[in-house]
Amino acid sequence: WNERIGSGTMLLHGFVLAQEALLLAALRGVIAEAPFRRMQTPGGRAMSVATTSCGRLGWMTDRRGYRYVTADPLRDQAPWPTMPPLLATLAEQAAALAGFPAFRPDSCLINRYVPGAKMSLHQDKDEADFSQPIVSVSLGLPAVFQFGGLARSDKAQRYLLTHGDVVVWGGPDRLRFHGVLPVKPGEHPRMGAQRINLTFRVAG
Ligand code: MD5
Ligand code: FE
Repeated sequence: WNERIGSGTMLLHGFVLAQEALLLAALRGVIAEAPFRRMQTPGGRAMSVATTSCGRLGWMTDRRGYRYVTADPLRDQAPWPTMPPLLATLAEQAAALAGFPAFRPDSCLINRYVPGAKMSLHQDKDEADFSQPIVSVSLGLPAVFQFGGLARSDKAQRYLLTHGDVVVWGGPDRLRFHGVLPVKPGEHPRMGAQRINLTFRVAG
């Protein structure tokens, strides 16, 4: 079912489950080409989340800062894997349902959370156009998502995101602070002991 959790944000429960097998096969192909790696924050700490990307632009962070790049620094500056058309189509369909029919992502950031991994409260501000939404797909272990406000100190609402859920974050919610609480130990029947989150973005 579809739930509006903010004026510009829709939570589409189980939206990708009908295409689960094809989605997971496409995802495995991307990860085989561009493996997960734990990047360094500008402050020099390793993120607890491991990341990779597909699409024309991939997100990265190192001592020099956060940015989108066309070449993978881990694979001798090779281009990121192509965004599988099935993944792009699912993201575009979700965005259209939420009121963004023109959404055409050029980047998909793939985050892997093993138990204990988390993402601290932050805003997504590395993209060129904040009028474009971000579409997120949650797979594997459940996680508690913190949906804050436009100021870091605003009280956050909490939502449990489970396997197959899609969230479209847009409009006035695009710059809200958000984070993910440490993922609890567990085993998902098809994904094992991990949570994977895909975020589709117009980065460039
Ligand atoms: C995750 N990833 O579950 C989340 C899903 C990230 C990240 O936060 O930056 O990789 S994306 C959630 C999101 C994106 C843009 C805006 C808002 C939430 N929001 O306004 O709450 O791994
Ligand atoms: Fe984020």
